[in-house]
Amino acid sequence: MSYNNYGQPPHGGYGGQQPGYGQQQQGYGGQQGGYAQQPAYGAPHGGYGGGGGGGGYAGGFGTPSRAPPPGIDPALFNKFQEVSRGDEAISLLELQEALRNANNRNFDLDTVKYLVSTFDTNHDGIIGIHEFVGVWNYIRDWQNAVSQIDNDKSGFIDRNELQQGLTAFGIRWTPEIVDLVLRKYSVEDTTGRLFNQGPSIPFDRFMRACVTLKKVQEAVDQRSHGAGQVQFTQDDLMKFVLSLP
Ligand SMILES: [Ca+2]
Ligand SMILES: [Ca+2]
Repeated sequence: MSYNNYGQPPHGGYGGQQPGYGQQQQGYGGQQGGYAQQPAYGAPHGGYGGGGGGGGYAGGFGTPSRAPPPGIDPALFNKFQEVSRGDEAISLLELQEALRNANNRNFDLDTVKYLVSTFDTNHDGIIGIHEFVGVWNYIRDWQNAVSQIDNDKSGFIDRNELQQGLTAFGIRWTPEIVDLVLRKYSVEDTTGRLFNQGPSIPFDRFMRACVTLKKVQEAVDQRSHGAGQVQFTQDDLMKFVLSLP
């Protein structure tokens, strides 16, 4: 799978998956949820308290209707059944509804499409339980990595954190590139909480930015053998651009 090549979050230097993170950060970013859960972004309800997400799943499911398949953590299977609304098949929009940033903002549809295209290994357009495990672990790994660079625990990545993150993730950058990334991936925060810290990027958009930049860098490196210049045919370039999340 392609994500094994360049979609994975960085591992080295971040202490890997420290299960303790978050537990000591209760109230992260001044809200329930955020990075404080394990994994925070997978929780469709409960823990995020408030915001639009809590009510949508009320009723209809509670305890799993059956035992989890062999090798599947029961709590994760329970979550899978919740997110799938009980039919054990997670659609694109069901996954989007379940995945939240620290301000309870849903992941972008483009981010969710990237996750589905990466982990829908049988290409049926829906996320089954084993594919869900892949999504879950992937987001958890990214959370762990991003938590290490989100210095002020705001749940958003600001300019300084972005520069630190790109460097830590092995992405070569210039100030102009940082400006462009901020312009493209930052969001307005309707709560006004961000106004004093400049443009900032929510978790899912930051993840997508890093994957995109990493893919471009690796494509150039692989094709140029380090020379930094590559030639694409139009068809190849179109396919490459369309493969970016
Ligand atoms: Ca599938
Ligand atoms: Ca921050």
